[in-house]
Amino acid sequence: MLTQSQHLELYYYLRLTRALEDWIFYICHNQSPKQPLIIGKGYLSTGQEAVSIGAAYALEKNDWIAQSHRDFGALLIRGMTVDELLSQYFSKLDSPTWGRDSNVHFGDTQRHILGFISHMGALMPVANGIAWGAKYQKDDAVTLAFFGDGASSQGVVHEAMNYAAVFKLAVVFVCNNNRWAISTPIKEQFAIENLADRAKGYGMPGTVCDGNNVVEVYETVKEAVDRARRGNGPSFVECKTMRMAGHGTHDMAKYVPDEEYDDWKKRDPIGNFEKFLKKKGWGDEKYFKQIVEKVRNEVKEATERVKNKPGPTIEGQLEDLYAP
Ligand SMILES: Cc1ncc(C[n+]2csc(CCOP(=O)(O)OP(=O)(O)O)c2C)c(N)n1
Ligand SMILES: [Mg+2]
Repeated sequence: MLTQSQHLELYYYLRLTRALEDWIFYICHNQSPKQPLIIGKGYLSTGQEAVSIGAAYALEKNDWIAQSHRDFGALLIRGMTVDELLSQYFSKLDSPTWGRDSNVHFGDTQRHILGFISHMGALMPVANGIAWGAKYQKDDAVTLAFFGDGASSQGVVHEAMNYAAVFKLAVVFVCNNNRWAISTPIKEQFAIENLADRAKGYGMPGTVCDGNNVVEVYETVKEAVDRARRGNGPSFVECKTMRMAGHGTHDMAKYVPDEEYDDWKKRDPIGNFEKFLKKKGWGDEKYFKQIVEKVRNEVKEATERVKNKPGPTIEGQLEDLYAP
């Protein structure tokens, strides 16, 4: 059971992630085309922040995550700072990719975050590899492997789940089923009700949870993490949610029916959690406002620190290259 202060910490991370990503969206749509701060586009977790945050909160320091492209919440929980994430988006020399990538293709092995691979699903066998390594070393680390409803159709995801079950690897496969894979709706992606129903075919437990309820995500993933740590193998957790933004900041997602947005707006993970906190007597409007203000300032101050940092140099592009 989470304590009151842990609940409030989850609230802080939800708000921080929302503020940071709203800011990225704002910059992408309002920056000067001649001197852009962000070259390219942003991939945001708006409306589904609870998946990444609730799941990552269930981990210990020594555990690992294999992130997908909407997991800034998990990265913040693993200890990445707003400065680092903005530096990455602003393509600065001190960013995790030294300014060579301007959005989500990076990791941080110090913090046990695997580098994101752009090919959907390709990170799943790497997560298995980390788990194999841990097993050899008699280390009880658990790896969380994040992927989406679209990625679930990739052969490599099925192969990875089968492999993890056969060798009882300590991996928890967390699917953010946000109903869309770019413009492909889930009804054109799979013919079953729940993706987690596939778990039986791999030989692992499968659970569906409300991906917009941060505590439910935490509790479901925590149970799977504990199971994996005890040596009982992998699990499949499907978090039902909704992508409340376009695929990227370039995409206004006109293909999503208005009713679908209207329906999911009522289930916003932050609004829902505020109601829960109020009911518990752990938060009120004044407190929520304070947190909104606090995270807004954090993002603003980080922007001031990062925006004028140097970017990559042309000569530097030949450094750190692999040449056989
Ligand atoms: C193998 C592969 N096919 C296609 C793409 C292009 N692509 C990038 S993101 C994406 C959608 C992924 O959808 P989903 O897994 O549901 O994740 P979401 O974006 O909804 O979080 C696609 C098709 C890719 N990166 N890799
Ligand atoms: Mg999706």
